[in-house]
Amino acid sequence: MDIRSVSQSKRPQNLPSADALILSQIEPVVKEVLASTPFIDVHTHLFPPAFGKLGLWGIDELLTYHYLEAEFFRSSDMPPELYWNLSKRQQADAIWQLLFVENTPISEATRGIIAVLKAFDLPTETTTLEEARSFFQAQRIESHVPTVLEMAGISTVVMTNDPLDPDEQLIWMNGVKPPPQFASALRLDRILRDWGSNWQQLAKQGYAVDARASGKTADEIRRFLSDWYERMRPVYMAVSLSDSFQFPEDTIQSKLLAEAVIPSCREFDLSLSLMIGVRRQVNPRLRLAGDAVGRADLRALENLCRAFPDNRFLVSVLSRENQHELCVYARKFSNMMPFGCWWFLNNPSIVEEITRERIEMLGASFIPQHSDARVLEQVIYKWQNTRTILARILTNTYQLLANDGRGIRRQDIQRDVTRFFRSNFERWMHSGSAGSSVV
Ligand code: FIX
Ligand code: ZN
Repeated sequence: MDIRSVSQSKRPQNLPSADALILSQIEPVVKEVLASTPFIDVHTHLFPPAFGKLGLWGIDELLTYHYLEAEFFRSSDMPPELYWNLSKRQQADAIWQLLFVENTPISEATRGIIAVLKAFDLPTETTTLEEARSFFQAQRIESHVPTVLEMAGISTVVMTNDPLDPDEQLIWMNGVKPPPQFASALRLDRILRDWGSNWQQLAKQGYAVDARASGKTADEIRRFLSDWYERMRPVYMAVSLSDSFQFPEDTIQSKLLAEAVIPSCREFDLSLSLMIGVRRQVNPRLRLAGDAVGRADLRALENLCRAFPDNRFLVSVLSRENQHELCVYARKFSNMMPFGCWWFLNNPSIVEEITRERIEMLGASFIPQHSDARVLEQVIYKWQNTRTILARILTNTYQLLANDGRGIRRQDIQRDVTRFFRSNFERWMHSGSAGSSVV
C-alpha cells in the first residue's frame, strides 16, 4: 500500500505526514537547502573596498595567512626574523614552495588554498604563482567582493572594527558608510584587555578617563561607546578574552565590563560577543601566528549570564575542552548563544564533533559556524567545508529522527538551516527596537 495516497485523516497515528521525505531523499534535500540558503557570517576580519588596504584579498594575502605562516615556520629552516624582512610576494613564494611544492598540501589551511584556486579555475599543481597573480591583479575589487560572497553563499559578513586602530579610526571619522553586506561590530580588546596602553588615546580624544579607571572613567567610556555606536551602528560589541579570564574580579577589565560595556550593550540593545580562551603571543616571533589556546574557567561566563539576565551574550570558546561545558551553560542560560568553532577548532574533524554534540544538547538553538576570514577569498573554502560537514551531520540526524518515528519534510530542513545560519543571529542582534540590520 502506498501510504502517501492515504488521506491525512485516515492515516494511522504513527504514519509520517504525506510530504515526509523517504530516507534516500533526505541527503540530496539537505544538500540543496544548505547550498541555496545564504548564510550570515557572524565574525570575520574582512572589510569592504571603502576601507582600502585594511581589506585583504588575492593570492599573496591568502598564502601569508597566519595559519599558513605557523605551518611554514614548523617546516622551514628560515628564522622568523628573516621571513619578516621579505616582501609580501617573497613570503608568499616561500610558503607556496615549501608547503605546496616541496610538501603535500594536506592540512586544513593548505587544502583551503587549493580549493580557492580550483574555484577560480587556476592551476593547483604549479611551481610558480604567476598565473594566479595575474588573475587576481585583473580583478576589480568592487565587483570581486560581491562575486566572492556569492560563490561562498554568504549574504552578509560581520566585520571586526577596532575604534582605537589608528588606520580604521580615520576611515570612520571620515564618515565611511559600509555597504549592506558588511555589518560592523565594535571590538573592545584594547580597552578591556590592555587599558594600561590605551587609556591615553581616549584621554587625547577628550574623554575624562585615567590609568586606574577611577572617577568618571566608566561613565566616560560609556560616552565613548555611545559616540562609536552612532558612528558605526554595530550589530554587537565584542571582545576576546584570555584563558585566565575571571568575573567578577578586582581588575580594571572586570570593572569596565560591569560598569561600562555591559550597561552600554543594554542601552543600545546590543549583544556582547565574548571570545574566550586565547593566549596571546605565546611566541611573539611569529607575530599573528604566535597566539595559542588555553582551557578557560567558564564559571566566569556563568557569573556573567546570571548577574546580567537582561544582557545577551554571543559566546565562542577556543579550547576543545571547554565545548561541553559551554553546551551545558547554554541549557542553563537563555541569554547565552554559543557560536562558531573558532580558530584552532575550525578543522573538519573537530567541527563535526562539536556540532554533533551541540545538536544533541541544544537542537537548533545555536550558531554552528563563522569563518573568521581575514582574506576575502577564504570565505569560499571555509563555508564549503562547513556546508559539507553540516550536510553529513544533518542527514544523519534526520535519518535517526525518521527511524525514531517522525517523518522529516523539506520545510523542516529549511527551517532548521535558516535558524542555524540566519535567524538565531538576527534574533540575537536586536531583541526589539530598530537599529542596524543585516541583509
Ligand atoms: O580574536 C580574534 O578575533 C581571532 O579570530 C583573531 O585574533 C585570530 O588572529 C584569527 O584570525 C583567528 O582565526
Ligand atoms: Zn577573529
